[in-house]
Amino acid sequence: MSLLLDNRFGELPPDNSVNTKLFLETVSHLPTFFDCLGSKVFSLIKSDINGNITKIKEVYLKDPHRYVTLQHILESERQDLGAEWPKAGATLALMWLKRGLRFIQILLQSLADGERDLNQPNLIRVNITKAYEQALKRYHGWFVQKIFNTALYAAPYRSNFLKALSKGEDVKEEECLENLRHFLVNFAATVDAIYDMYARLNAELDYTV
Ligand code: 0SG
Repeated sequence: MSLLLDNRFGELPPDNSVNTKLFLETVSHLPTFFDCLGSKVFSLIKSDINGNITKIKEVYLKDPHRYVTLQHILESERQDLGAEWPKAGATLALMWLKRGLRFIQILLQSLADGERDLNQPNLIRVNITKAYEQALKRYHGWFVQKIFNTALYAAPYRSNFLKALSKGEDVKEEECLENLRHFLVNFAATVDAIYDMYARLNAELDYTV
């Protein structure tokens, strides 16, 4: 069984709402994936993502009936946090988490589409750079961009990365890419739905860290 297929996102309902409990259960598996990437720079990213998930979970667990969908969380916090909103609470944590998820979506999509540097076909730097430029770079000042560069050079080889996605099992490359494509269907729909929700509720901020 592949790591991705083990933790697939569910299909969204017709109104595209994202069930908080199911979302949290599924994203909670993502951080463990960083353990197989080796370099310490990935533990920094892992702890940032873990922090986001923990914060959303803490809010959810305070009142699961009130926060059935992610939109309920944003709407309740908009009411409760006043002028601080949206730069506070689970709304802020999810704002950053969704950017990390968008990064993962673009990276995996680029690999599934077979995009490669023909001079260095076993590297994934072109795929990572594409994802970074589209999902994260505009929110990062020079210091965090330097951390990105360190992560870029610590990135695993394409073959090892694909193996890691498949939990190190001896899965053929084409099979792994096919798993990726399956995984991406509901994953991309969920990330898109969260982005739409932030736009609709005017909850998106574009400051840099
Ligand atoms: C396979 C190779 C992968 C290469 C990966 C490269 C990825 C890019 C590396 C970027 C390095 C990111 C290091 C961390 C940066 C963080 O500063 C930022 C901002 O963090 C937010 O800051 C917090 O997340 C917020 O936390 S909260 O839950 O409490 O709300 C909050 O603290 C906020 C500050 O808010 S303020 O007070 O100013 O309002 N984080 C990011 O940019 C997200 C980075 C996600 C990277 C995802 C990479 C996934 C790789 C997957 C590989 C399969």
